[in-house]
Amino acid sequence: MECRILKIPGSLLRLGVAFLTLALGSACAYADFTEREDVSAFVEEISARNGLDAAPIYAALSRASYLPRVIDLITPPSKRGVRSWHRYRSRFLGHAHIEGGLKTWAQYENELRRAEKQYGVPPEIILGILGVETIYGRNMGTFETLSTLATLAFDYPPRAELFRGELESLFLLARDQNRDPASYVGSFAGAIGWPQFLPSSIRRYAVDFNGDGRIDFDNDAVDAIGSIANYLREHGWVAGAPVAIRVRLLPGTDPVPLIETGIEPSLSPAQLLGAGIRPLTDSLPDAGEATLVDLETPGVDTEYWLGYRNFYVITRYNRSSFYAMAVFQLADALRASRDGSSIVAAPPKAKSATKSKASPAAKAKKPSKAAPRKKQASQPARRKK
Ligand SMILES: [Ca+2]
Repeated sequence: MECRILKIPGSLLRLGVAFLTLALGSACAYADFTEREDVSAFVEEISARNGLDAAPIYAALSRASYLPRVIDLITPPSKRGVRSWHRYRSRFLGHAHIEGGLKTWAQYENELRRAEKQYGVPPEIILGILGVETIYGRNMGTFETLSTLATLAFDYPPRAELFRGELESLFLLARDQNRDPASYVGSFAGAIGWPQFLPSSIRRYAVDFNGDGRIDFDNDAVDAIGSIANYLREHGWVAGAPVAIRVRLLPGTDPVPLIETGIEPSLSPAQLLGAGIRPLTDSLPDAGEATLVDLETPGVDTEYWLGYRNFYVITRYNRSSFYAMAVFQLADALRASRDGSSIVAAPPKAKSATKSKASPAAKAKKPSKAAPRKKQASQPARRKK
């Protein structure tokens, strides 16, 4: 039901609020966010905290709309779908992502090189993120960010705290950038522009990489390139270190205890070898601790990979091992298309060695590798734009 398109003068609304509550149900009782006590409390709190004038915030919120589509899209399906790595991967490694990536690489070669020099993050990884996020600026979302974040902040209790923080950040960003808070557009989860940063991430990690004196994620790929590289470096990217390698399991190996150690790398090479994990090549690279990543597809043997520190850093962008692996494999495909080399330490298409069977225990119990959602999640998971 469309609820907030009604624009009724405040006095009339106050008189009629009880009637409207009965008529429309409590979630739809307010034509205007600013008629709500929880919203005024929020406005007073963020004004006081940040020294902002409350009047323009009220004015902006009175023009914002409740977006039922945003709630539909962000609400997880009641029945959890079957995880399929192959299906997920196919969304990001097709023609549009590869050709678009090569074109973007050619167009911004100098800026990508400059970003690598400054932040240590190679071009293909930056492009991998740009490709998975927005197909290089082609699909940035069409949701008005102010209405989106107001809807999520005030009418989506499961993540209200996160989105109230992002709404506050949006007002601060608009102040910083001298922009109308209603002028931002992006995903149904409030992510903005080429790199799909949330407002708090723009304020914390965005850089003006083309030096024109402002951050422009709507039109400027160069600011996005520098900002993604800075984001990854700030989250611990290690220049020149591996991201992930494919491995196999010795017969009888139970991967579940290894997977349950979590997505943050904590397993030493000796622990991994002792537990039955084997590289496809001669030896495990000397690259520190790793996590075991399982990529399952119904009807197909589960792929196992070791994710190193840099794999974990990619999951700080979006807290999902499928997401990080898609970025990594798109990056590898772009590197291979460009100069025929690979950034995967072990080739993913080894023959019989890849045919490891998941143990019965692994099939019985399959924890998600995505870290639990946290209040400070910098980029909430997105299903679609
Ligand atoms: Ca700029």
